[in-house]
Amino acid sequence: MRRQSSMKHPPSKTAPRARTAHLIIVGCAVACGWGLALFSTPQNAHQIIEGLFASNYKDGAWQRSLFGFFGHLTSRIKMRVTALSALGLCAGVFAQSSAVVDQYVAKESPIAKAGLLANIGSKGSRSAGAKAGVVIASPSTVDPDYLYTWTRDAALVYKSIIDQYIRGEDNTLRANIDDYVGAQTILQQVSNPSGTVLTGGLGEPKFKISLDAFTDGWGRPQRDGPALRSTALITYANWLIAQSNSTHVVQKLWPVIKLDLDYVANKWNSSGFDLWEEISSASYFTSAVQHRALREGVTLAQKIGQTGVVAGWTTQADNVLCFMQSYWNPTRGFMTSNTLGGRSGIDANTALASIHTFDPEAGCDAATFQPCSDKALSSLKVYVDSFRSIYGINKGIAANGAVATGRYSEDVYYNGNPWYLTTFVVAEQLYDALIVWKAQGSLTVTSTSLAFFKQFVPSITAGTYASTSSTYTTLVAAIRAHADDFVAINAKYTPADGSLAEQYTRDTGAPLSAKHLTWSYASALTAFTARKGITNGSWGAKNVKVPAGQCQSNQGPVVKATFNVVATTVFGENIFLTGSIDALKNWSPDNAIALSAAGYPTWSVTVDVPASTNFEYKFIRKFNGAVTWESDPNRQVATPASGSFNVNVSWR
Ligand SMILES: *[C@@H]1O[C@H](CO)[C@@H](O)[C@H](O)[C@H]1NC(C)=O
Ligand SMILES: *[C@@H]1O[C@H](CO)[C@@H](O)[C@H](O)[C@H]1NC(C)=O
Ligand SMILES: *[C@@H]1O[C@H](CO)[C@@H](O)[C@H](O)[C@H]1NC(C)=O
Ligand SMILES: CC(=O)N[C@H]1CO[C@H](CO)[C@@H](O)[C@@H]1O
Repeated sequence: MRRQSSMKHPPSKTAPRARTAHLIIVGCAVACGWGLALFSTPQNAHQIIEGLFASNYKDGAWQRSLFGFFGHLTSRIKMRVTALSALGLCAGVFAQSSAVVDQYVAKESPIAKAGLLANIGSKGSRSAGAKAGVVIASPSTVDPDYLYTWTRDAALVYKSIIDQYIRGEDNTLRANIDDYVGAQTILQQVSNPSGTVLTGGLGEPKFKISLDAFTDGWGRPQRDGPALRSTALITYANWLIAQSNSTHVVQKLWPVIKLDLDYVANKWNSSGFDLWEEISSASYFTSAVQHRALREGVTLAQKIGQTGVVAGWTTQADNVLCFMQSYWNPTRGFMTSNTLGGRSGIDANTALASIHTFDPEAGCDAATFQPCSDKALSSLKVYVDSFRSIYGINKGIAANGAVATGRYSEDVYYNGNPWYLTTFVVAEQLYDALIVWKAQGSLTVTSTSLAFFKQFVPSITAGTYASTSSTYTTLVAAIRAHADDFVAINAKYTPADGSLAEQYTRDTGAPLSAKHLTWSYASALTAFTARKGITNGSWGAKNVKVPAGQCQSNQGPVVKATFNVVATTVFGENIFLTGSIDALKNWSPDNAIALSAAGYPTWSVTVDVPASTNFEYKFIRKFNGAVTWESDPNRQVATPASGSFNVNVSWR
């Protein structure tokens, strides 16, 4: 999900697509007026939704006619606008468009659920060849080939299935969930290019659907998978314990959870690839889901008497929570997604983190980036706004209206497009926020979230608004409607059969990239559930405290590595070392580690590197500012569990 990232060094550069920014800003009232005119009668709404499902994406004819329709309406709308206050008009319109979303949810829910189950082996109708409990990312085998299982996608999908089962919505899911536990128990033990189960293999992002290792180049490791898998399994474990089935938890689930969370506790402070598999650095989504997993892991351990892990995991959870605060960009008011990578850092990564670490009992806590926190709302606005001018299909939408959103504005994968799952995530964060405001009977606007709330009430000021106030009522109605409008955007670009691909084309809205993306279906289902006001349940975010003082790092166990390379050089030329881990500066030629020429022509350096870890590296030459890399392939090494080791090689 996924620019295929075969990490050769120096990396090949992809030329970004040239873009012309077309920004057409129309007033809120005009855009709302369109909505009002369109959805003013139930009959109209019905026609529109039928039209959406029946639209033909090949010629885009329906869209042209829809925009033509808007054009004709403009003068009528302007007259309405003068007659109604902008706010009242918007609120009225929002209420109408929710009827359209009701119909979409009713039609799409069973399609999404069936689409999701079709992508799970061994019985799923689109997943031939997948072992029992294996989630395929998509049945697509070419352009792109997604017929693999990703630990992250599978865990997010199964979390939604486990939640459905626990809520009593579908009792037939039990065997399927047990299959997932079985498949993950096997996968953890599969040796792969990231290592064995004890040397980093748990960070391997994807496997074949036969449960064999995938051995081609890829952006590895990815450290969110073990955390997300733990969260899914812990949710199931807590339910089993409530059914007096602790025996099964202790015997079957706990060993898997413990391996994953020991990995998280040791490795959270090491770089890995982000959820889009493109940037190796620290990543907010990864940190946030790691924090959650460690906290609920501690609670589970206490429940079943596995107290040996409690102190260590709690310490690391505190450290992660401390580190999470450092991603905040106070100047522009958003949570930065990745610490490296040379992008703005404005990315769906952080909204995804917010919904997947939502704890309805934690209020609007900003330290854990709860959906209704001032930081998460501010960040959401910055994220949404970053797509207003770059996608053709967002043209003409008011500056405070819902738009199609993608992964991040600099995206060039398939030329960079809106994704179903990222647009659903915006809606879901807002539905989650509404759940908490309703439960607490008030809503607080701070200087940090002011710009977000001004989208709905331009005159709003910071303060707490009780549910009895008209400002609260107005805001909640407008935000609910705003959330619905994001769902309506996805509805508009959902084809007649209700299938959800990965993306839809930025200028026409035609579905694009992998068909039947399992994660797209899961994202629809969780957004729809949040829209109904259903939550499950707390993971313990309520009482956590950010440690005072400087954040503690955690390098995990290290060993001493001495690198000796025989290299003849000219005067003024020097040899450096860089590689795929933090200790070797993450492939950065600028920060590469200098070797000593004391034993010339052998150049040497000794570095502390993580124990029990596979990594890649190369030597580079620097001469008069020019960098020369060794030839491919990257060199590889597996480090021992303790002690020290030497690497003796010649420049190539
Ligand atoms: C506990 O759960 C497992 C997994 O679903 C099941 O196989 C087992 O029968 C359950 N045991 C009891 C006593 O309910
Ligand atoms: C490790 O943690 C320290 C302290 O929070 C932080 O400064 C550093 O950026 C972290 N590095 C990674 C890769 O997580
Ligand atoms: C590598 O070289 C060092 C010093 O040049 C030497 O002491 C060591 O034995 C060598 N190690 C191996 C495995 O060849
Ligand atoms: C296990 C659990 O937390 N179940 C809850 C899921 O959510 C519903 C509705 O919010 C509650 O009624 C359940 O108790």
